Amino acid sequence: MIRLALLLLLALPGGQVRDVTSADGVRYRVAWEAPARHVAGTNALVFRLTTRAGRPLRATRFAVLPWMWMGRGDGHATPTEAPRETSPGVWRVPIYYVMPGEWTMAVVVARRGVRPDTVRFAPFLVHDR
Ligand SMILES: [Cu+2]
Repeated sequence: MIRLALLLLLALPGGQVRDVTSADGVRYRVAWEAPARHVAGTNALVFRLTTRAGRPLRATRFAVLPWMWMGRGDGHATPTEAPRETSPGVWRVPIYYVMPGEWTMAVVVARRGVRPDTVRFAPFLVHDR
């Protein structure tokens, strides 16, 4: 059972779930659900936002901040399309990784009238196809 849970966790990009407490005290969860394996070129990122009760979180804005550090303080982003809420709380973002290697990802979640949250995920690997 524990082994299965571990496998499921590893199937997510870096086991990527983050619990967030907003400036107004509201707690919610950001689960990075796809893709299981990132490849150089086109991918579709999928994030699910849920309240503590497990209901979809209503965000007014969602943004992704992909970044690759290249050394000596240099780095670069990569092209993404506008995030789209495909079902309540589920955000889909087409992305084009310009390089394989280690990337970082942060997402910005905004709700009406509350300071936006920036949620950082652990570094993950983009494979060369
Ligand atoms: Cu690079």
